[in-house]
Amino acid sequence: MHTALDYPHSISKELLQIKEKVFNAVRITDEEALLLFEKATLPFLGLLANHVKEKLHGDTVYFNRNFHIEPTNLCVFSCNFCSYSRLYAHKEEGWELSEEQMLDIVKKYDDQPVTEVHIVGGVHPKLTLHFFTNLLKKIKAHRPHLHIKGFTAVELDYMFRKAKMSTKEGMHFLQEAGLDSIPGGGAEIFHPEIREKICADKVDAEGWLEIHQTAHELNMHSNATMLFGHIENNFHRIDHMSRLRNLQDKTNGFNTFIPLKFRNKDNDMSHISETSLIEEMKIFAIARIYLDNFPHIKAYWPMLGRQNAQLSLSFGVNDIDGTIDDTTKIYSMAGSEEQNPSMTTEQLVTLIKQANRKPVERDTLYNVVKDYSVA
Ligand code: V47
Ligand code: SF4
Repeated sequence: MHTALDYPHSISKELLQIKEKVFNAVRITDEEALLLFEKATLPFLGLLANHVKEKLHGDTVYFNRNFHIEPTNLCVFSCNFCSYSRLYAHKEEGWELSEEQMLDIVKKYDDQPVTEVHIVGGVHPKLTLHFFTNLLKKIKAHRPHLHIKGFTAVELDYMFRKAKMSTKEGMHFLQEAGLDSIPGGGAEIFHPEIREKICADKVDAEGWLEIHQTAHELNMHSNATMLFGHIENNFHRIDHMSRLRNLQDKTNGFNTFIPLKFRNKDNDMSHISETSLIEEMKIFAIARIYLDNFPHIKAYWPMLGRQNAQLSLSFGVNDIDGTIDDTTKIYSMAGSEEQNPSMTTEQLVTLIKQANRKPVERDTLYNVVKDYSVA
């Protein structure tokens, strides 16, 4: 007897075997992931990804209330896809905030129920480990329960090398000062064939993974991203996710995987067309199916746009990040859908409810702050 979940025709035997595996919670191989990329249709991927997502989270879609601090857009690196940074050599074109200005941003949110500050920016030679430990201590002294998610592995690698500290010493130092977790940026595409063409001069895959592993060993959680839709192919995408899945098997310290679609405005890769919506949804779905040890898949709506973020909820996504009441420059400068990426909590809740899902506000570590599905 066939059920609605059977595909009696048009689906190959290999794809049906993958479906069986996914429905029996058996991990898929790299070769099977490749087959999904090359042969599976979007509805088939959606069916599998949604199954995995609903088994883990039911109808719940998480969001959080956060704000960003971007200390500087000056950067010693020159990643070809980056529309945001100004080379440190041309400092007059960029901005850099003082400690006082950053603390003023924190204070602006004093009467708002935000649970997280996300600190991320360019790699500035004068913003050292000691500068940031002082900042972290002051933020914590001012608002002890605000979770500080800060610094990509790229920023951390540079800070530690400059301070002549090992990764472990440096991470410990920042943790003592108040750093709670690390965001997923800087991962891009790990495979050296691609990495050396798009961001040759910053930390390599091994360095990125070592920093996250060290954070996990110190009981800090972190996220992981993948920048897709430029010069990488399906093999590089699977290689990227495979390195993350392997590390997660060891540490279980990753919370969330965040695929970021390459946007082509005002950067050295502007000649590359942006990938399609279908490809975007495929990535979310395959990530959900392949990364069986990652609890959450996030669609970062300021980059994706509200409607596509809403659509992604049918392709394995269970988190659409934060309310972000401030302008987040890194994305609007790269040509994101959202020129002024801010959404009120009410708008976010409506967006999730329109997709017939249950909106739940979370903190950074996915503790429930408020369930908005109950009146
Ligand atoms: O690593 C830069 C990306 C990332 C472009 O952990 C671009 O919760 C697309 O990682 N087109 C930094 N993407 C931001 C980041 C992040 C964002 C939100 C939440 C979290 C989290 C992490 O931004 C960089 C790079 O991959 N990026 N330029 C571009 N043109
Ligand atoms: Fe610098 Fe990050 Fe932009 Fe690369 S992506 S140039 S490291 S700000």
